[in-house]
This record gives sequence, structure tokens and C-alpha cells, in this order.
Amino acid sequence: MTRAARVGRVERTTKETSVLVEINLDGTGKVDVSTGVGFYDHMLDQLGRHGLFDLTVKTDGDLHIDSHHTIEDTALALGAAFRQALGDKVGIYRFGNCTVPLDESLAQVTVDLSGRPYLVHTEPENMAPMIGAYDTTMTRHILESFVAQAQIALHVHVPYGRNAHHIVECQFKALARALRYASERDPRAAGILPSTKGAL
Ligand SMILES: [Mn+2]
Repeated sequence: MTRAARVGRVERTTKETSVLVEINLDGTGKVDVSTGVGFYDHMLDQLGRHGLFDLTVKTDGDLHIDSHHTIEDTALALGAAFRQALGDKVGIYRFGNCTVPLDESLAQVTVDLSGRPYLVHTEPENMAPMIGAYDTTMTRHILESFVAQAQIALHVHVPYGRNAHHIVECQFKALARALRYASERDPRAAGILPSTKGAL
């Protein structure tokens, strides 16, 4: 049986940004990312590497204003590309979770590729406001944007952590791995849609 390639490609252009995202869910973690926001590139690199997704992201955004539109629009395109790559969701695990520590910080991520967007997110308050050009309040905004387009239920919790870089990075690592587990093909479920409703 030949399986359709699980790839997504989204181009999104507005007056604020121009974004290209390409993703292959069955990749090897080959990543080529440039958004103009160094720390965000580092996070998207985590997503591809630990998700074992091949991921290309090229964003040309209005960084002369700030990094907000660039970060948000990239997350929207990424969510849309991920949804596209999931295709009919037949034969996948659907649910995934992963807990990842990064030194003193811990992230717990649980995902359901449900077809319905819902985000629950908690992280320590009073984090350092900026990591390079990355505004740390954008992490929730990235997750919201990704969830809205990917149409998934996503719960991300950081029960403790001190260093802002660690707090954000462990979230992306755990997200990557949870998305990988949920989107992976279940060898016992070939040809089966993981829903009693008959739709996902
Ligand atoms: Mn916004």
C-alpha cells in the first residue's frame, strides 16, 4: 500500500508579514528556519528536531515595528501546515503527551488532534520580559495561534521554573515530542480512524 506523503505547505502574505512554511511529519528533524528573531528560530528548531519533522520556515516580517506580527503569523502558518499534513488522520495515535525538564524548569504537554481548537496554558508569572528580541508573553500567543489553525486541543503546563530561556525552551521540546507521538502512525490501527464519531 502506498501511503500519501504527510506534508503541508502554506504561504501567507499580508501587509505585515510574508510567511512560508513547509512540513513533513515523517521526516528526520531536518530544519531550515529563519524568522529574523533568533530565539524564535531556536524554538522552531527544537520543534522540528524533537518532533522529527522536516521543517522549513521563511518569514519576512515588519521587525521595524516589533517581533509580534512576525512571531504570530509564523505560528498561524505553522498550525495550518501541520493540519494540512495530518490529512485524514487515519491510522494515527491521535493523543500524545510528554514531560520535559530543562535543568530547573519542567514542561508538561498533552495534545489531542481532535479537530477542535482549545488551549490551556500555565507558566510561571514574573518571567524576564525579553529573551533577545523574543517577548516572553508571546509564548501563549504562539500556542493560541498554532492551536487555532491546527485545530487541536493542547494543554501546556510549566509547574515550576526560573530561567526564562529554560521555561520557554522546555515547552517547545515537550510540544514537539507530544505532537510527534500523537501524529505518529499506530501499527495496530492501520486504516482505522481513531474516533467513535467517525470524524476528526
Ligand atoms: Mn497578536
